[in-house]
Amino acid sequence: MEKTFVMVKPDGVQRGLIGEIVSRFEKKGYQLVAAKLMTVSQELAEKHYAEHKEKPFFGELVDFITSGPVFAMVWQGQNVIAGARQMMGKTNPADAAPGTIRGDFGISVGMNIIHGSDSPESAEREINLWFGEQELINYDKTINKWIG
Ligand code: RTP
Ligand code: MG
Repeated sequence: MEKTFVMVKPDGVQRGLIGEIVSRFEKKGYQLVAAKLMTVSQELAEKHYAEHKEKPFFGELVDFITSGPVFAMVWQGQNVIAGARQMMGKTNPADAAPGTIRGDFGISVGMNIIHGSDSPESAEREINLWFGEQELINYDKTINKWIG
């Protein structure tokens, strides 16, 4: 089953949005595989955002993501990588549709509440970067029978 890495960023944690975000993913029908509240080291932040190393906002991005606790998660389900990105909405909350997490709760592109892997390759890389294999919980959930 497809898996993706999703993270409530420091602004989302500070604004009390962990529950709202977890709830949306649960109600959609995705299955929670792993979750932890954690602080992010400079090294982990730089590895996570390595693709943006040359961008002018890289420093700000790393400073922001290391500025306070984040809530890191792995979710699984059919097409969950693309599905999670749909639920998050566009990168800039100003462009994100109402009904999406960024559209409903975000204001600025720098603090846009949530991260989600953007491809199967990113998902694999990010899950392995943020979680150890023993942290990924394999269990049956009967809802899988009802969502096909
Ligand atoms: P994310 O990686 O956080 O899930 O966001 P994303 O895929 O939608 O966007 P991405 O292009 O990967 O950019 C990563 C994060 O960098 C910040 N950003 N700032 N100032 C800017 O123009 C700018 N552009 C991107 C955003 O916080 C974005 O989430
Ligand atoms: Mg991205």
